[in-house]
Amino acid sequence: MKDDSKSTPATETPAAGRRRFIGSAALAGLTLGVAACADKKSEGGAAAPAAGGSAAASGHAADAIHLKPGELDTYYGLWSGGHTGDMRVLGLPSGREITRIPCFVPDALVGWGITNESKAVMGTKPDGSLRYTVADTHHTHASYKDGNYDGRYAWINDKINARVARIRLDYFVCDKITDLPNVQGFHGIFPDKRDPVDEKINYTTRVFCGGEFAIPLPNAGIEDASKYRSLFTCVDAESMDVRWQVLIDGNCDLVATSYDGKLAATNQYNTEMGAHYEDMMSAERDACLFFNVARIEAAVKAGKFKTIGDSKVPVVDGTRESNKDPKTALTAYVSVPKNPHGVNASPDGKYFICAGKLSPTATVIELSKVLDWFDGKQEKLDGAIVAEVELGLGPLHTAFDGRGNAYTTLFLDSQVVKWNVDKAIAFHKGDKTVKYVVDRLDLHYQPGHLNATQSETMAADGKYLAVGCKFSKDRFLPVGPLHPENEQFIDISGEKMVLLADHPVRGEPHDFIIFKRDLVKPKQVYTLDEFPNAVKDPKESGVFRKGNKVEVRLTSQAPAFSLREFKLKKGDIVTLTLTNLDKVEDLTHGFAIPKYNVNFIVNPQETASVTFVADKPGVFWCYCTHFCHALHLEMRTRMIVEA
Ligand code: CUK
Ligand code: CUA
Ligand code: CA
Repeated sequence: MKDDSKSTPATETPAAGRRRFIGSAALAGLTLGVAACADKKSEGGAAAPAAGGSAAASGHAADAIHLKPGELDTYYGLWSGGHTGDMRVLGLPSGREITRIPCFVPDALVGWGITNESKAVMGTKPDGSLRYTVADTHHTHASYKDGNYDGRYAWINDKINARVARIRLDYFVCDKITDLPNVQGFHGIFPDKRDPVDEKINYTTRVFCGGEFAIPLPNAGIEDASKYRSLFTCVDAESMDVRWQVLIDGNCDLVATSYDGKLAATNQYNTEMGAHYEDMMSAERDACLFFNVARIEAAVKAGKFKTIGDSKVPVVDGTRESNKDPKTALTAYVSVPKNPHGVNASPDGKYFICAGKLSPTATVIELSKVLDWFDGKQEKLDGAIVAEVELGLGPLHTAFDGRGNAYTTLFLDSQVVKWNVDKAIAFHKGDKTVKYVVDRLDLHYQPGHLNATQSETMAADGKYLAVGCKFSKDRFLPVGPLHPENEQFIDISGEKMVLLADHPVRGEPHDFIIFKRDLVKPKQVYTLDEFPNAVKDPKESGVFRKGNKVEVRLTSQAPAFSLREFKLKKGDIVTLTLTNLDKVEDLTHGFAIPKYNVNFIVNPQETASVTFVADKPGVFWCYCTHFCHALHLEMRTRMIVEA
């Protein structure tokens, strides 16, 4: 049942008492909504016990998500894995997690971080150990063609160590990781959707990465935080090399790109350049910072850049001070209130929307007017703001249904609000009779990101909405102090939103995209030629010695490895290469060496290798760890290390 005492009438803007920006004094209340969850008396509707418009109210819609055994989902969802440093692949509408793609953090299932091939992607220290084993992924986005996903690549960020990983969407594997030079706290990421100049390039060739934390550049330990700056980075989508960077004021959160390829933007919550939170929220407005991609690249080409420290990457100046003249500006700081969170591109290509976070508003920025400002045709940059409307407390992220409606999460109100963009613009223009809020739905609880099916494409289809709720409180069985997060799934095909399901997810995924299943064409069997080190024939198997450097080469074919045993000497530096010659999809084998900390899998026609020092003499049964055959347990080989 709906708790009417706590919900706001659908067509009303929030209560008058909320019509103020949140100041320092109110900040204490920010966390209270979270801390008070145990006693279910928190303010702002945060602990409403039941869903407004619950699935029970619409059995028909709820049926759609309960797929029968053997039925396939109609959408893929790519979820960032948070601290687990991977990308999670979900099927929707069922919400079933299908796989996880390891990127930044070792993964015991596949041997990510164990095999030489994965270590080469992850990066190693001179001694061969991994450079990093922690990560914090927030955002995942995929490559575009003609305004829709093209199924080539997805990208995911690591905030902690400022790395971007690329996932091949043919095999669903991470194939490259790039470090962003001179960046700390790499947060938002978004690929471009086409080239700003070359009409023929109607697909993604750039990936934009927002640097969050401002640091001394180069990082030489200066204490005066007002001198710190951050960098906005462009990475080549194909080579994954860093193309250029822009020196900027403020701290980047999310990144968005326009459908014409001309603009990228990031929302800036700390234009104050403060080092402490009270400084960061001292101003009433911050910025949505726009980048003129073509101008930046022309400036780089003309040599108008510097480099920082050891990095060879060209860095152009995008600070406020140096970009006041629209005729030459590389960047434009559009003023938005206050510590904005999220910037999202509407599927009609016209607008970017920044949520206010500490202001109860969303700001709608018309992109053609930003371009006009760069062209000298729009005198005031503020004129690009075509609406700034109240939605509720703690607005964070916005999704779209392709029918002119936006859906914004309200972190503090624990709601998603559906609002009509054109009507919000009319309201902002002066017609105060227009009701731009269409519907509100209570969530469980404190939502962050949300995304609708196909939301960030021109093919937004307005069927379902997923919301990543940061707190699940009472929605799942208690499991100790740390609760799962709650991904809620909502039917948005009608006027009213209908909550369909709660899914517990291990923390803490943040962002995701959802797209039609036929946009990717996964391959299920590798070809041997993709691996230069493949053992193409069992007859090529053997132990090949050069002094104490030893290569062990073998193949797998259920239920046997091509070598029944192999002999090593204590102290040998061993590289063991295994090719799986089985050709049937999913006929994967594993390879574990007891006491040697080795376990990895090889998929059909895949080759993987490991390098280790044979420092323990004895007999070691190397066995297949992936159930493959009735004789799976018998699938072994003997490693004999002579003293
Ligand atoms: S930020 Cu996480 S809820 Cu990293 Cu996308 Cu908004
Ligand atoms: Cu091969 Cu189990
Ligand atoms: Ca601020």
